[in-house]
Amino acid sequence: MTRTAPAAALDQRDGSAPRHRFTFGLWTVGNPGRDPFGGPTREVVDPVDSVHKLAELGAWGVSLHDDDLLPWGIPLAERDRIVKRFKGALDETGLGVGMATTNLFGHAAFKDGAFTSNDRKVRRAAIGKAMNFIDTAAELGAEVYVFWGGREGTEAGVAKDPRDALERYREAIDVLGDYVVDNGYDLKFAIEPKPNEPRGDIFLPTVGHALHFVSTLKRPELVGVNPEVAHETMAGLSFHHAVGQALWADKLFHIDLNAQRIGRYDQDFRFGAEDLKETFLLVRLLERAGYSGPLAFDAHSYRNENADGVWDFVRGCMSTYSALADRAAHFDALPEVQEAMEAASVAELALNTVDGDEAEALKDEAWALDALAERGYFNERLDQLLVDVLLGVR
Ligand SMILES: [Mn+2]
Repeated sequence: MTRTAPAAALDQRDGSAPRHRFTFGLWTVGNPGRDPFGGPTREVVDPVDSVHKLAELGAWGVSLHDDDLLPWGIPLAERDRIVKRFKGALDETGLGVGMATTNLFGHAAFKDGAFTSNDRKVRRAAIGKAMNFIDTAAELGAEVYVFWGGREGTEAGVAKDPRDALERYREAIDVLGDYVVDNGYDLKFAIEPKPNEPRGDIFLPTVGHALHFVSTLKRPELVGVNPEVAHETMAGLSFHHAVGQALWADKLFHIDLNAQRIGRYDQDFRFGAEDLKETFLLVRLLERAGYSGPLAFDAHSYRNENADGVWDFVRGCMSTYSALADRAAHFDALPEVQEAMEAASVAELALNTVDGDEAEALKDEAWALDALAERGYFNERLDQLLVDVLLGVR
């Protein structure tokens, strides 16, 4: 029997570089606590102050939307001054920029969509707004440029043919891909799916939809996905399966970490604040796969926190990820876990099912099903070991 590419441990820790590249969006630590029912509960934070505080707390970098740094409509000279000051803070602290993105949802003109607005002029303005900040992202040394199509959807399905909308979405990403290549920028794109909110239904609702969309692009090698815990969970789907499929497709270019309960509004809680078991499985998968991209926390502090609580939130996100990475390594090292894995035939799934032309043998083996039905897979034992490790009793 031959073995397919192993999904097993690929440990990229070398002891010298920071073990994990944690990043926080300027909009996450700067979130003033606004929600659909109430205004801000905290002061707005100066992005430069966020950079200094995140460096002090041990983050690797930041991520940002254009409008997080550059308030809409400011004069060009003011824009240059702000970018220079922000770059100065990055240089001073050594923080990197994990990803940059365009706010294509806040402006009232995007109420019918940005790349998929029915109004061609809005679509052109949206592409132009993205180009403007792609220039800045390249200047700041961002690794990845994310597209979250928050307004790319509809409440009235009759008002947009989804085939046309997807064609325009594809056109926009293709035009922007050409722009990046023509300018020689060292930037990759990542599409961030979400099923709904703020639109009734959003195009590219899940990681699976986005992966297929990428395969239709002019430059598929340039574009990956940016899965987010909350978004996949809102759709009721397993987040670690979504990430697994992105890894399998070699398309996990970035990841947004937070916490979410199924069936709720977009909660964006502190990483690990909900569903620790799924969170453990996610961290174990990322560690075993040797994912080395930014680990971006796209979450925010509870609305009832003051400014101090925001930094508790930051510490909590990073310490939970690190603790789960340690727990995952501990889990895999336990002899009783290895025995239970063996009993559950976990490694056998990595073996090819068929070697060459075996049609006759396979047809004969169909008659083995009655005997094969007798075995157990010992998943109760294995899953309880996982729970024991999470509870710290093992
Ligand atoms: Mn996100």
